[in-house]
Amino acid sequence: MTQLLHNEKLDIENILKDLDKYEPRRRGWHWREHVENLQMGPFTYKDASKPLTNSVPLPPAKYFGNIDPQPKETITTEIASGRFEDDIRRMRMGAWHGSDHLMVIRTAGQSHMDGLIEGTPQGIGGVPITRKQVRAQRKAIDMIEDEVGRPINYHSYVSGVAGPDVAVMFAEEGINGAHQDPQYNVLYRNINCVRSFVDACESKRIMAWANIAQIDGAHNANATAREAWKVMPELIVQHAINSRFSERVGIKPENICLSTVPPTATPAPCVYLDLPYAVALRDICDKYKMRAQQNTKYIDSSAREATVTHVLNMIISKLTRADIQSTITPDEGRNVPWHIYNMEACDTAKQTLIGLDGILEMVELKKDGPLREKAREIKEKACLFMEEIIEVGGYFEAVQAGFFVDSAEYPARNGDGIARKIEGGIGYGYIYERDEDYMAPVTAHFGYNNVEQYGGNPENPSELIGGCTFEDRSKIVFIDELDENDNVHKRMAETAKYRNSDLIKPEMEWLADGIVMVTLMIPANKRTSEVVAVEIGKGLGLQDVEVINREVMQEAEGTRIEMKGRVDFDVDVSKLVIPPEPEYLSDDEIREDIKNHPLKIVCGTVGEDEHSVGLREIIDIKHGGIERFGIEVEYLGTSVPVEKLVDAAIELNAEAILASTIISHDNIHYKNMKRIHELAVEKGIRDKVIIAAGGTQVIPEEGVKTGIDAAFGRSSKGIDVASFLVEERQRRRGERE
Ligand code: Z98
Repeated sequence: MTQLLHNEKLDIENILKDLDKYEPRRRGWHWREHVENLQMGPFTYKDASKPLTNSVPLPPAKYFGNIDPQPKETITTEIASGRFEDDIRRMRMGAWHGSDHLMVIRTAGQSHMDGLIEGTPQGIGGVPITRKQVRAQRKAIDMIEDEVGRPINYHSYVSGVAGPDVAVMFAEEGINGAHQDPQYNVLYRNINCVRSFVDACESKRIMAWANIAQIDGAHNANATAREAWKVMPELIVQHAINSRFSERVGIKPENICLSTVPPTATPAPCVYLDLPYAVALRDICDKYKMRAQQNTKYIDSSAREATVTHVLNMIISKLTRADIQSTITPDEGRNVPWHIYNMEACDTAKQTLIGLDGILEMVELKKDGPLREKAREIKEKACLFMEEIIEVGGYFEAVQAGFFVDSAEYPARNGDGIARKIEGGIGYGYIYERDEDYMAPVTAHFGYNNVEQYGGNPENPSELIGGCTFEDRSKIVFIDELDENDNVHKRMAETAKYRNSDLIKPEMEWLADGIVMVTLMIPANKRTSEVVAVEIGKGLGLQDVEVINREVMQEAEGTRIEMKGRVDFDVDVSKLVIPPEPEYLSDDEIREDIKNHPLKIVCGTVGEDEHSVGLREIIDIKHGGIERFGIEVEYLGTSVPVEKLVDAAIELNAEAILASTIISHDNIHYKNMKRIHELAVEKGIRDKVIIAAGGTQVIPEEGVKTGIDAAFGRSSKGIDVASFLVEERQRRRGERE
């Protein structure tokens, strides 16, 4: 397989090549490997996992040797651009940001399709899940996991009327995780309940064979309920039903993951409410894995607010347990998620989980008091709920009676639950008893294969046909494309000029979609600001301007607006001059050099210049100036004559002169630089002294033309000067080119 080069784009065309021959290299879920007392940089981590070989560390990592510790929890990123070729690119970014559970959201309505879809059509709010799409993505992920150095779990959905068909395809294609919960079909997709549970037996049996981790759908009750925190007992009931059912069908408990959600969000006192729930759930369902889903019910359109909800949710994860940590994107509330917000969410998870590393060695949850009382109450209510289900004749009867997603807290009921008829819904009437001569010569089938009467072996039913697709991949039929217009090749042809070329357009979800987001502070009330923002967007030349977030700063004083729009031009990189990135020595390198070769400098503002602020910024330790590296600074004051600077350098045996010069009238700043250089030559010290000058009007290239060694313009910092001084001395010592 082709190896990815970290500084080259993923070649989607190459991934699409020879897909008919692709074979997944493994089956089943992979958990991160926990490393006890992991030492990274200056720190020891208690709850971390094996580090990655390639990744994007958190922004402050640069202060700690660029370490990128990975928490022990699997981190999910949910990818939903609608174009699978762009989803692949996002998967790579996600993996570099620490996600090892790539969950592909499927297109709206696929739950209702009663068979497999083929090809690579574009989707809405997700991609149509097809064999080709799944294969291409799994193949890309094989390369990505080699690149980051960690196995990555690929995940999508088995729920829906075509559940068993999809499960077979997933098992064949090496998918590692899937949502499967018949209750989801019944409650949210109005699929007939009997059909859903029968299908689920088949689906779950196949998932068990393929070692696919299963995630349930209980969190949807929380997202749907009118007052989400009131469904706590029901959430436990839903988890329990799907988990026990799955286990009975053959899924191992360690592959059963509860999609648990902290039921509420601020301004509720959410931890006070959510923590007892989390404790209660783990008490009852301890043998299963916990997949901590973020509370999405109350997400508005502020990324900041969604991020805080996410962090609060993760405090609960950390204080209790999460095996998989979900990362709903912070922009979920206002957009189909964008690349950058998927990455933000991964970083939020990584940062929070690592930030809370080892917390349970220092704090513990109280064994009594309101936490345990509340948890007990929730558990009791869940048990009573379950008993009542049995009393009314079972799950189907309970659903028909509207027990689920009722807006009151059990045992209270408001009578507004989602009621579904046992004899109704999508797929009703399509359950048939197996005929006498029925035969299923396939592996991982639920129940009775009936192969004996045909001379088969019930232990290995597919032997009768020389193996089914699970044993003999040549029997898998790979269909490439069915729609000649709606397919990846057409879409890629449209964006071809932006792939591996010098043309660049900004993007949020699709290559060259041209979408940009602009943040504005408009000094007006909310409604006015929205309208004004759209006008500003038009004035900026944006197309399709739309306000996507508004937050009041003060009713009359102003509103923060975020808007999106589209640019319809591109930038040709080949026509740009891109200067190389300035290279700095690290703080430690500078300090080490100064320690080994102490450095004294003289400095001052020169000529008739009284502006000392800039120079003080460069030298003072308070502002991160050069003093902090141990450089000895002799500050001569303001309006220092150039002669005095040079003489002081001689007297004090200084190795460098720093001149600050703000005034630029009649080019006096450059004239003074030239004069310092000439005086140093005249006095015979030019080769012993480094001369540098700076100021807001200084153009570095012009400065050095005067004969000095370096010049610094606007926005220069202490590190720029210190790095230059150390490098220049190293050059003079012959240690650097
Ligand atoms: C998550 N953000 O779980 P269709 N089955 C189950 C589901 O929960 C879902 C689907 C199927 C959520 C994603 N969940 C939402 C149990 C969806 C989706 O085709 O949309 O009905 O399947 O992370």
